[in-house]
Amino acid sequence: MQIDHRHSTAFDDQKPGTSGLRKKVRVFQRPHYLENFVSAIFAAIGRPGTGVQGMRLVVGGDGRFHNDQAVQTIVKMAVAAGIAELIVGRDGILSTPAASCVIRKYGTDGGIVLSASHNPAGPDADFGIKFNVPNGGPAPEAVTERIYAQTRRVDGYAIAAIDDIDISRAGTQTLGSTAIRVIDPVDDYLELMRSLFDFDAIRALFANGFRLRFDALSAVTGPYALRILEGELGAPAGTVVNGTPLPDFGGHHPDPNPVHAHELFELMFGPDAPDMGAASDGDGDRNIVLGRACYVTPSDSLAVLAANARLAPGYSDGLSGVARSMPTSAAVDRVAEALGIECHETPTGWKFFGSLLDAGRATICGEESAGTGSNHVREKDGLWAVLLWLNIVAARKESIADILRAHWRRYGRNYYSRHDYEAIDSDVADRVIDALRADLARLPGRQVDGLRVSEALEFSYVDPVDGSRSDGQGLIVRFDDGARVVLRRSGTGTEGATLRLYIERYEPADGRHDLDPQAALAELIDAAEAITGIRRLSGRDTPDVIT
Ligand code: VG1
Ligand code: CO
Repeated sequence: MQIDHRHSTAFDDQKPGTSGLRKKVRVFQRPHYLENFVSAIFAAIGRPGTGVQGMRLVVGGDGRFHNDQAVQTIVKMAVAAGIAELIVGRDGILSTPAASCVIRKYGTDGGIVLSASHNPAGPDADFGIKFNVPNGGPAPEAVTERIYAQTRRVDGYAIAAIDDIDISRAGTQTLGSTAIRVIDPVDDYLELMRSLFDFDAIRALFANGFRLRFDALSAVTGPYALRILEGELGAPAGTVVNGTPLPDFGGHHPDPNPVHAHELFELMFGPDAPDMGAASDGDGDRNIVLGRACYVTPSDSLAVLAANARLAPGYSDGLSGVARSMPTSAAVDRVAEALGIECHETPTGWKFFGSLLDAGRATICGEESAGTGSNHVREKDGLWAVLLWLNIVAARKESIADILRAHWRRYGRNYYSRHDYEAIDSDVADRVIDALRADLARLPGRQVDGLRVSEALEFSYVDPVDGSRSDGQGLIVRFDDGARVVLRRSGTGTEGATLRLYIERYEPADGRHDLDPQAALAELIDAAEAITGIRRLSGRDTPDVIT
């Protein structure tokens, strides 16, 4: 077989963000761009002398525009590099959690996941690539730094001069010394879900008339949700909507939040609301859950799942610990306290949960951005969360709204909201962040809109398992009553900068829990503007997205 050695110069913009490298499709279509990054991954994970020769990898993605071409490129580079086995999801499809599941189950040396997650898809939208390590999780910072260093050094790459291969059917084909094994993208994941949840109880729930609407937003979870919810669990046909993954996600912005999943919100707050509503994102790792006229914020969902996990067979022995990203509300902390288990606060991004999960120091983890997951894989997992909710509802025989209200009555409620300012000029975003950073030392003790600042700091994290340190992970301003405001810059955007402002205050168990979060947080939102000046400095009147 002929192997071409192509010369290329390094790209200087291949620094991975919160979860991998995300850019416009047009950037990925530039000659050698994707190849350069894949070559850097191979160089970063390869062994001295032999590189990735003889290694085994997984590849798959969320099916968005450019997914198929990128898979073919990676196949050809894997063949040229002498990879022993490449496991490929049929049609190039693997949701992020399924990829994690497959990497772990088959003990590969890692995997390449093609996705820009919740970012829109299509020729004018976004594409992304990330490397997951052998534990199935996103590469930790040490590995992403190594990959980045390689992207600066690459001066060429090897690629097999072969035609595109057929990946539309399961089975193994051998090219050179590489076995290309095409697998069903759902099988292994389904088997794992079956081992965790009481499928009989959930089946009975549906058989008794429980109604669910699952909106796959024309992204990757469609095939998974159809097969598991409608196929295995007997939910009526039509339970899953937008269930076919489309290259442009049907024009949907596959970010499950009140803005982008508004159809689902309208249904759930309307007269014909079913018992439960749920949606996932582009690559299937996020989820939202709603009850009738009731939205469970992701931070609350994490807390409720942690408090009730024992009701599912996979967690009947209880949890070893929980972990949440720093901007996520502290609702789960109160559950951990009641359960007497460890509770960890990590920087944003799932990669930081990996070592805690590996070390058995956390069983369930979550982020405010609609991500929850457990030690069953090393990614957040949208459908897993929906199945755990279904299992809990089946066991408690209560509505989602009742379960949530009972939770607040016991633990109190963390009123919470995130305000996103998108596509801000990068310099303006820097100015906002730098100004607050410069103010941190002066803030404690100051009165802002009637609230007294108790502490102001920049979040740093030292991993309690491996001692690795991550600085500059967001600015936190705390107030006397435990309320807080957090400001950070997004690491997943592809246009200008996105600033995220997170606002939270705690209402004790005997307080009022029925307020609208924006109203309950109104004072704090004013204080946040006074402190950060986002609106003033960016010239924006309101956030682009409020969740
Ligand atoms: C966002 C979220 C973060 C999440 C990340 C990846 O990052 O805030 O919680 O881990 O997206 O999510 P940022 O840097 O834009 O705030 V996704 O579903 O890749 O998979
Ligand atoms: Co995602």
